[in-house]
Amino acid sequence: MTTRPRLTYFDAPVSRGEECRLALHLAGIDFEDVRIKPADWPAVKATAPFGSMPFLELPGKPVLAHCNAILVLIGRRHDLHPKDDFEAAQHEELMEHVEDLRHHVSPTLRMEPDEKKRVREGLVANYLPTWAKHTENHLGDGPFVAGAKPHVVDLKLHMAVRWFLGGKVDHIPATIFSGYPKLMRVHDAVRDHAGVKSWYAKT
Ligand SMILES: N[C@@H](CCC(=O)N[C@@H](CS)C(=O)NCC(=O)O)C(=O)O
Repeated sequence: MTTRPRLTYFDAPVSRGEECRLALHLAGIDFEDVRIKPADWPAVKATAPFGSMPFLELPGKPVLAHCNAILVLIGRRHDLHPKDDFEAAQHEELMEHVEDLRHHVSPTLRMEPDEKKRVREGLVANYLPTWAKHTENHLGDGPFVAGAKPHVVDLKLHMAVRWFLGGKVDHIPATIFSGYPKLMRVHDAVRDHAGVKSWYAKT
């Protein structure tokens, strides 16, 4: 039984795990940041509630998995998710939209080079611009989704943009989302947020 919150994910500052770490940090929660090496993952996977990471352990509670459930729980408890139920649902639809993106791109990570190139070029031509256009249509004046204050949804949109911005995903240009100023503004506002900066100063 854990005595303080414990988040388990791969040992990398990416994707579903990193957005949960950022949320815990912004919430001011002193948590144990458990980072799993690839060689250790099969053994951990056998114990993970749904066979995947991230998962969150809170003192006295069953283990919680699925990143959006984790983010919404942290957000609700620490003022990083709207109190109004409809507004919260609007944030959650954008959070699901980021999951849709991951479900389209993640399978390409495991493809052979030729298939990977073909599928990713297809994503660049169609899915990714359409995904970004839909996102852009749901964003306002910013800089964050709900204006001046960040919420867990912003962390998730930030991670989605950051995935490609480093230019390390072959066949997907680093500039893939540069024509979507509202989306880029969310990314930049999270990157420049003092709480986020303090996380990266520490890790
Ligand atoms: N729906 C889950 C998806 C979790 C997921 O697919 N996690 C990936 C890493 S981002 C993973 O655990 N991959 C290793 C595996 O499935 O064996 C969530 O929202 O957290």
